Amino acid sequence: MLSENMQKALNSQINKEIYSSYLYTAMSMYFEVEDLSGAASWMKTQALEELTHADKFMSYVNERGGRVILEALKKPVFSWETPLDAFSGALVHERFISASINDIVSLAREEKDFMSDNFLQWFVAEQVEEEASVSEVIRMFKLAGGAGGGLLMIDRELGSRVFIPPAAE
Ligand code: OFO
Repeated sequence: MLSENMQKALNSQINKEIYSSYLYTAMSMYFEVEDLSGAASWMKTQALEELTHADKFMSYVNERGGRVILEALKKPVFSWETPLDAFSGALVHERFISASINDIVSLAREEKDFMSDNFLQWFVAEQVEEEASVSEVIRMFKLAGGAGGGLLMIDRELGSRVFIPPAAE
């Protein structure tokens, strides 16, 4: 059985994961408007991945006999100055998510809830990947200088990302 505090923390994380999906959908729509279909597709894939993260948390809460409570989502930002700004925003957001997951790990350890601690380790590892992949895109945009043929090449590269559902990983 989950403690009340742990259930609250996990529900709050479910909201953050679904919000992540909402934010990346907003970024995807921004890239559509900017005619960067590869970046739009990359962000749409990211948005789908975030829903699988929320789903993992929801399944875990249910498995532990807890109650999933869905809260309202806040409105995401929907416009950015440049593609680099949007990806920089994504990195800030991923760091926020990493900190949030670390806080739940701390709570699990305080409460000696080793099942939750063990469950959360998947997310700890995943955040290393999430931060690294967004940082890599930022690096590419910086190298290309934000315009011209370089930008089109990056866009093509970003468009090659495909969604891999967790079960098939
Ligand atoms: Fe992008 O992170 Fe979920 O967990």
